Amino acid sequence: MKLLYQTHSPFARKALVFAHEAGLADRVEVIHHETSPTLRNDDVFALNPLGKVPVLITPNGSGEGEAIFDSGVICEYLDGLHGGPSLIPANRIAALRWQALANGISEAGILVRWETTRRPEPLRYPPLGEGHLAKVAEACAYLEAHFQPAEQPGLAEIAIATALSWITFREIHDLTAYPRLSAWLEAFEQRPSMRATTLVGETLDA
Ligand SMILES: N[C@@H](CCC(=O)N[C@@H](CS)C(=O)NCC(=O)O)C(=O)O
Repeated sequence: MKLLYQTHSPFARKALVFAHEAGLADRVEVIHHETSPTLRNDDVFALNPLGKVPVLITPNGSGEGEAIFDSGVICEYLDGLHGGPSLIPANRIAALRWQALANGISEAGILVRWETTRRPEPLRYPPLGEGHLAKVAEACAYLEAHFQPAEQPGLAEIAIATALSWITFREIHDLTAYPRLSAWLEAFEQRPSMRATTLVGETLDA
């Protein structure tokens, strides 16, 4: 399988950490791609009409393989490939809901970055950035109060850890205000799946 990846994408990392945790990493060839709404990547668009990574090219399909996106769908696909216990627990709706919260944190974080660093300065609109930053903060406070991570990581833990790790990497929001959450994240960062996929690189917008 080939994974169209970006070394600084929380979503791509979620899919790759999932592959590691499922024992499938050695079956995944990681191919780095830069892609941005302002820097079109034709190779990514050829497989995903949204132009986003991650995309997983599976050996299935007719001849050239099937392109699977987005990160959550890739995780579901990978979960069906390994012989171990499912990483998507029986309480599937709860796991998908935590994943939705994690996705929302990364999405809001990306929008914060557009308003603080990515968009040319004269075009920035601070109230928009502040509004999205408030969503990140609310979501972190919610996780601090309600998230009870499983000891054996599954989709929820992987999605939340990769989103929060990226928030820290990009210095979008300080997690030290959430002691329970940040202690859990610090321990999770030590897992081989996380150490094998450290975030690196700058976003290229043009
Ligand atoms: N919902 C998608 C989001 C993927 C996404 O936003 N990827 C970013 C990198 S972090 C991307 O490729 N951005 C390029 C663009 O928006 O054109 C998923 O879960 O895979």
